[in-house]
Parts: sequence; structure tokens; C-alpha cells
Amino acid sequence: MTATLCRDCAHWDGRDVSRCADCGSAQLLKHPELSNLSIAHIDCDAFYASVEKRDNPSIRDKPVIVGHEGGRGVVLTACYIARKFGPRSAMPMFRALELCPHAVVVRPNMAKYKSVSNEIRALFLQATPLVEPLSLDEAYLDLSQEARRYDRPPAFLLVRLQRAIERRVGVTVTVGLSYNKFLAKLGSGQRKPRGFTVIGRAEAKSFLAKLPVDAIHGVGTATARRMVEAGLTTIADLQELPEEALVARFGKFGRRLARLVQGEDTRIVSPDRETKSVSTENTFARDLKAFEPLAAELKDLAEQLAVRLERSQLAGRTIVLKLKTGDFKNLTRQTRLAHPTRRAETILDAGLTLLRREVGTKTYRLIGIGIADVAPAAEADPPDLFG
Ligand code: TTP
Ligand code: MG
Repeated sequence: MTATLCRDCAHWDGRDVSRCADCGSAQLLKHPELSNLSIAHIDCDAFYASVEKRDNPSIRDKPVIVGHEGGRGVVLTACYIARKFGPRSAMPMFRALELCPHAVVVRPNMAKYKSVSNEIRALFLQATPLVEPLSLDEAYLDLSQEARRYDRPPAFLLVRLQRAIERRVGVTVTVGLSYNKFLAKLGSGQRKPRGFTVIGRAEAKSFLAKLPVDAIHGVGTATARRMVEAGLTTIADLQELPEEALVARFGKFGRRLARLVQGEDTRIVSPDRETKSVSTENTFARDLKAFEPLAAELKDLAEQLAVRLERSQLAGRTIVLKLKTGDFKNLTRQTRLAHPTRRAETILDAGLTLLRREVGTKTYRLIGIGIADVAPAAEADPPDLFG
């Protein structure tokens, strides 16, 4: 039977009603599985921009872009007003300002975002100890009966949290609620800002069927391209393939893929998984052998890695190059730097040095670059006094 939860006052009604019996609101959340879904993904809305608006009411109703102006600066985030004109994260700032010339550009203040993130995390922890942060602005929460601190339905606790974050911290968040991490995260991406999307067991497969293949966690641009070339454009196309066919095409990942497309994901919410490494990789549409094309792939990956390090406020001292040969052998090579870094150029230089030693006779189907020996961003890239 469908239960109803008021988004405004969190009043819980075991029936299917059209107005909240307590406050009269029509902002209602209805779902037949509302009382037994317990894995949530919470993501802040336009996080850096929301914090800046909170602290400066005069820009609240203006298009706001957070990032560095001039030169090679990029947009870190654009508020939802600015997004209507086209600016997006990772877009060059000059381009964003062409699209939205009246935007207010604010320089990022990472220390502030970090502290806001901690405040939000403290609220999460009041609901459950099982909180797994993914970055400053998003986390998984396990609100199952064994974990949660209050014996109330997870959806109720989440509406309370959403309101508390808005009132006490001053930023809005979006919630995805489902029965596993994969679907919870897809849920929070559905409707933003201030969204709350519920994906139950009954509709998981049909919900997934409509999504493009690159919505799947682990399907990067190269894999997505290969899928589309093979006529696989939506998750529905993948759902129709037997597991063995997916394994034949995508190797070990095919097995995981087969589960995911059916809405199955067994990863648990693990609270204190400390970040020990950060990496990114790419499988090619066709195997590569020569140095130049491999180096070009590496350059893109080093830039992606630098963005991720920036976002998670991390740096790394060991640079790890990963290669997979045409006959599926994994190979890793690493080098240790004098100081931790988070710069794309430094990561790339080290990666290229490692790559030069490997290219020659073999063909490769995948290249990846990562950092290990993780350090806080504050220790990264000290100024070079003698260079
Ligand atoms: P996101 O959650 O991806 O973006 P967002 O919170 O700004 O917007 P949304 O409402 O769509 O969730 O990232 C969180 C913060 O991380 C974002 O505010 C700025 C930072 N960030 C970067 O620095 N570079 C990037 O490329 C992206 C995507 C985000
Ligand atoms: Mg966000």
C-alpha cells in the first residue's frame, strides 16, 4: 500500500492522501515501498555556489559562477540560475561568460566548503553512523533498521535531514532513496535542486531501461562509445544481453555490468574507508601501440585526475601508471615524487616517463593513471624556490 510523506513537515501517513493531514501541504512523497527502502545518496545542489549565496545575500538571485577568472580558468560550479544560460562545471570560464555575461564570478574558498561539508556530515551522523562521504558534497547513508539511530522510516529521517541542512547550514540538498548504492546515486541525479527521488524494487528495471549506457557507474566515455558503436545505446539494450555476452564484450566488468543493469549492487555503505588512492582509466575503442596516441590519452586522464584531486582536496606523492595489454595482462609502474602533487602537468610528466619505458612491441587496450600516498591538498606543490 502506498504511504505518503510530507516534504514540508515530514508528517508520515500510512495512506495514499493528496494533502498532508498535518500541515495541508501538497508537496508529498508517495511510494508503495517508502517504508522499506534504506540506502540513500545525498548530494548538495550547486554546492560551492550555494555556500557563496548563503554568505552573500546580495548575489542570491543572480547567476553565480564559482571559479577562477581569466587565463585557463574553468568553472567549478554554476548555480541553477546561471545554468539556464549554459555554463557548466569544467567549462572554460571565458566560454561560460560568453554564454552568461552578467554572471557574478566568485573565487573558490575551499577551506569554507570543507567546513560546511563537515557541518553537513555531522547532521548525517545524527541519523546513522553509516555515512560514506564520496566528496565534499555527497555521501551515501545506510538507514536500515540495524544502522539508524531512530526507529522511524528512512524516508522520514531523510526529509528531516533535508530540512535541517537547509535551515541550519543554509544550503539545499537532493536525495536519492533506494535499496542499493547504484540506484540511490542514480536517484539523486534525477531531479535537482531540492529533489527527492525514490526508486523501488518494483520499478528498478524499467527505470534503468530508459537511461543511456553512460549513466552506469564505471562506464566511461570510451566504453560508452564502444557500446553505442555496437548498437547498445540504452540500459534496456544491455538488459537484453545474457551475462556471458557482456563478459565476452567487456571482460570482468561485464559480470558487474550484468548485475547493475538488473538493478543489483551488493556494495555496502562503508563509513571509514580512508582514501588511499585516486585513479582514473580509459579503455580504448581499438588497441593502441604507439607512444603518441597513448600519451594523448594519458594527458586527458591526468587532467581528469587533477579535477578529482581538486574536488576531494587531496594530493598524492606516488604516481601510478596502469596499462592493460591487448591480451588482458595488467601492468602497473610507479614513481615517487619529491613532494605530493595535484597538478595535471606534474602528474602527466611522471606518467609519460613511465609510459616511455613500456611502449614498444605490445599493444594496449587500456591506460590509467592514479596517485597513491595520499596527502592533504595543503601539502601539495610547494613553490619551487630554486627553479
Ligand atoms: P557536483 O555535485 O558534481 O556539482 P554541484 O554540487 O555544483 O551541482 P549539482 O547540483 O549538479 O550537484 O560537485 C560538487 C562540487 O564539486 C561543486 O560545487 C564544485 C566541485 N566541482 C569541481 O570543482 N569540478 C567539477 O568538475 C565538478 C563537477 C564539481
Ligand atoms: Mg552536488
